[in-house]
Parts: sequence; structure tokens; C-alpha cells
Amino acid sequence: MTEIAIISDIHGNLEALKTVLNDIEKRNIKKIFCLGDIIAKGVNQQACVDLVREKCAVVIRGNCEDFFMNEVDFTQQSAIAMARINWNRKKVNQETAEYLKNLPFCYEFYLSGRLVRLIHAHPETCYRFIGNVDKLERQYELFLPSRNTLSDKNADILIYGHLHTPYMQKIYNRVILNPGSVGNSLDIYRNPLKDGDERNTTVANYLILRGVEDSHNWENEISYEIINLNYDIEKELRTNDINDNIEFNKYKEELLHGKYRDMEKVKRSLQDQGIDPEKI
Ligand SMILES: [Mn+2]
Repeated sequence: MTEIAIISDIHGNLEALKTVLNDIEKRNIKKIFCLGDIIAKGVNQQACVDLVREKCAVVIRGNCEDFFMNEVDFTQQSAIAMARINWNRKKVNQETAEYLKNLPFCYEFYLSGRLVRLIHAHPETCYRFIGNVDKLERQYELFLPSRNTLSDKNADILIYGHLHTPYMQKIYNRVILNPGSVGNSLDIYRNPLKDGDERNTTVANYLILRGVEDSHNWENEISYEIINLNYDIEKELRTNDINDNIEFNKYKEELLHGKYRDMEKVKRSLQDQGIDPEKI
């Protein structure tokens, strides 16, 4: 039986990453795969990339690596977007920027007879958002191959990041898994009028997969488990400050209370799909 830890969306949060890596080590799990978005938002981006490179056997590209490390047409960007781009680019050195720019889009392997595919967000592009409240037909897109996937088969188990909240869904005989986010979890975002409790604050999330690697036998055992860990958020925030983190106050609200800075954008996209955001 092989155990694989899947981590995602670290976003420059070193304290959260160290907490997750310690937990993985304590469990004696030797294999770690990363789904991207190591950078952007927090200030400790270089240290996070260094640790991920040291510890992870597989690393794929997230939308943040794609967006911040590639050439951007500045004439198309707003002033705040330009400030974000410049700030994030300065957080990693040139060699790291090259490494991030060249990360693969996808990784695939067999586990207990299932084709497991890792992507950041969607088989076509690392930017498209398919959430845990989207319609099943739309979610099924996640299993499909594209010109960017390594094989042209439908995945049996699709693992993606991008949502910043852990998620598991079975559709027919296929499974969607999302490990949530190590460093920018929005896991406890709730409408305070409903069942939310901000005192719980956010936790670091990751996923453990267990099965027989490289086996094509469906009869082999397979299991998955989401881990939620408290970490020292205040300590991480002390390494950020108003001068060093251009969006410090928004960052603080996200880390402490899971209040996503672009929630209005998410609400609009839910409404576009005919989903009432207040009912989630
Ligand atoms: Mn992300």
C-alpha cells in the first residue's frame, strides 16, 4: 500500500506549509504531490517554493504560477493588478521564476486500477473554476481529457485544487477530490447569520490517498482522507506587514476568518449559474 499526500494552494504561507509537512512526516508518508499555486498573496513565497521543490516528487502549475511568472500585457491590466503583478514577481528569484514558469500542466498515474489525474483547476485551463456547488454535468467536465492532459482517457479519480476548500464528490463510478488549501484555506467561510462561527478561523488542509501504485487491478483497496490542521496564523501574519504585503488587510481577513477578498466575484458567478449564494 502506498500513501501519497496531496497539497495545494500554499500561497506563500510558510507557517501553514511547515505545519502540513511536519504532519506528513509524522505519519511517515514519503510521497508528496503538489497541485500548484505555491506563490502569490503571502510574503514567504521564495521559502515556500524552496520547500516544495525539496519535498515534493510531483509539482504542477497553478493559475498563479502561470499568471505571475509569464509575460503579461500591462496595457490590459488595472493599476491594482499591475501592483499585484510587480509585487509578486519580486518575491521569488530569477531561477525560481524560470522553474515556476516551466511547471507541467498535468500529472497522471494509476492507483489500485484507477487512472488518477492531477490538474490545478480544469482539464483545459488552470484558470477555470468548477466549484462544489456547480451542476453535476458541469462537474463531469473535470474527468474529460484535453489537449493538455497526458492521456486521452477519462480520469477515474480527478484531483484538483483552486477552490481553497476541501471537497469530495462521486459521480457515477468516478471520484472528484479536492485537498483544499494549505496556506489560504477558505474552509470556514459561512454566512454568520447561519451556522458560521468565526472563532474557528481557518485551518490548513491536505489530502492523503492510499492505494497500490501502478496497479491496474480494481480489486486493490483504495482510500482518501482530508486532514485539517490548526497552525500559528498570528505567527505567519507577523512575517507579513502593511509595508511588505500590499494587500495586508485583505490577506489578514482571509487567513483569520476565511473571508475571500473577491467574494462578490464568486457570488456573481454563482448567480450566473442560477444558484442562490445565500443558500450555500
Ligand atoms: Mn489558489
